[in-house]
Amino acid sequence: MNIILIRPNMGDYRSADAMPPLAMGILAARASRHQVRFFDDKAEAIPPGLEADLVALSVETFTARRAYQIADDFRRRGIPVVMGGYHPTFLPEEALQHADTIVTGDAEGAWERLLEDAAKGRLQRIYRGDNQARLDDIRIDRSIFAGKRYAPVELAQYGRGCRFVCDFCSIHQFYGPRTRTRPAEQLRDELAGLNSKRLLFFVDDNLFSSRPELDALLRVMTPLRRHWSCQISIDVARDSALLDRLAAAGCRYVLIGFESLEPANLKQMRKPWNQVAGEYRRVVAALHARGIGIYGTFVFGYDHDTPDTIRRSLDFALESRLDIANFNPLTPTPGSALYDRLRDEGRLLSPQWWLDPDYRYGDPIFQPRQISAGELAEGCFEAKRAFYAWSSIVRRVFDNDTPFSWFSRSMTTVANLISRREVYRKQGRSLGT
Ligand code: B12
Ligand code: SF4
Repeated sequence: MNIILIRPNMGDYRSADAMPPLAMGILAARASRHQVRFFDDKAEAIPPGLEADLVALSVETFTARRAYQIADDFRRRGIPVVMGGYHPTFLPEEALQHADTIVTGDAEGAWERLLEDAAKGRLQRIYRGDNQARLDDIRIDRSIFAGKRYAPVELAQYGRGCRFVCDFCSIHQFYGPRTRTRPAEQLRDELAGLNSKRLLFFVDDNLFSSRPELDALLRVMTPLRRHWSCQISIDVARDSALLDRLAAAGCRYVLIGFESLEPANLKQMRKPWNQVAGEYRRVVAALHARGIGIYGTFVFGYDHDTPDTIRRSLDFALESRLDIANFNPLTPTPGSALYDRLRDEGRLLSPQWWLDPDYRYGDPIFQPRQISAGELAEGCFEAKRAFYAWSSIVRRVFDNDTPFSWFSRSMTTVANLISRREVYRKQGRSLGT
């Protein structure tokens, strides 16, 4: 078959922060008997009038409207469309209005069954991936990424799932209670084929899935002498010896979800454990002292938030010289406990906001309690603008006595420039075409 893989963007425009989507590389590797072409809407325009036997789209909530428009165009021309990823997994019936078939959960196994059926002209409506299967056969065909405009990073995955259940997050719902990791030696063999001069980013939701699994990874990474980054839960900072080992293994950046400075908000979002490593300032200092940069993320809109909590979080981010940061309005996506709670409380302003032609990126989606919806949207955008002001970038990146290497400082500079650009480009954009 002649198969086209597409990663849709939020709208018909190109992004400055596009990175190669591993899901597409996985699909390509498992369809090697077919002729596969890949188009990344985030990095390139999709040529009009493409012909194929099958089109497969990876769909997230923010990209659903655009994905449906792309799918409708192919289907009008009689070309069958498959959708997979988070959004179709959580809302299969909605996705099936724009797709001939969907895959829920993991691609591995389900995608091969689908391809066999498609080749025989017997596509079923739904294929269910096995989200409990062992991760010992992850294969990624990265040749499909060649020549596309991506940020200069290499992506890899050690595991799937997270041991926590934060109420705004889709991960637990998607993967279930178990976390899974690959054999670390298999990952090492994969890394050998990647550009070692580039920063490596582990896309895992929480690299600290368990102590033995993190230990196994660090044992493999240390001799490789690579620079890498990851998302990790803050409880890793409880153990200073573990932080030493992270740094020694080449970890140069961590994304940490600080989320809120208000204990009552952390409790409400089911993340009270975020305080187990002590004060946030102490955690930042401990990481910086080891040459590890921090991407801190904050979310606003929980019941104890006021305009003042946004300002205080910005002050904390600036004073502690976070290397990168994000200040997002709380976004209830389907599949999260938060979405169900706000819907049941009648607080969603537009229950299917991802399909709403009036929705704009950055808009509030629900009615907060102690801050108006407008103040929430404006406060988050203002915090992003202040954090990525030129003077703030210069102060945070260069005016500090942290033991960062030349490599780290240049990576941080590039990341700040890209983030600054994306803050202005994304804000206020409608979803879809
Ligand atoms: C890395 C990452 C990013 C990177 C982008 C990386 C890249 N390649 O471009 C950055 C930082 C830029 C980013 C941005 C955002 N992200 Co993001 N991101 C991730 C993260 C952590 C990993 C993605 C990844 O590579 N996974 C590994 C691959 C192998 O897994 P996968 O994509 O899920 O694919 C598997 C299955 O889903 C399935 N599958 C997927 N697609 C398809 C298609 C078909 C046809 C088939 C058969 C199967 C299939 O098969 C794959 C293998 O089993 C995920 C969480 C996660 N665990 O996936 C969040 C996640 C996808 N992001 C999320 C969000 C919300 C965002 C933002 C909107 C945040 C914001 N407020 O701005 C933005 C914008 C996204 C956009 N589309 O424009 C949410 C999406 C939730 C939802 N309901 O849609 C997630 C799930 C995080 C979360 N905790 O909730 N993100
Ligand atoms: S720690 Fe991160 S990945 Fe895990 S449930 Fe919370 S937000 Fe989601």
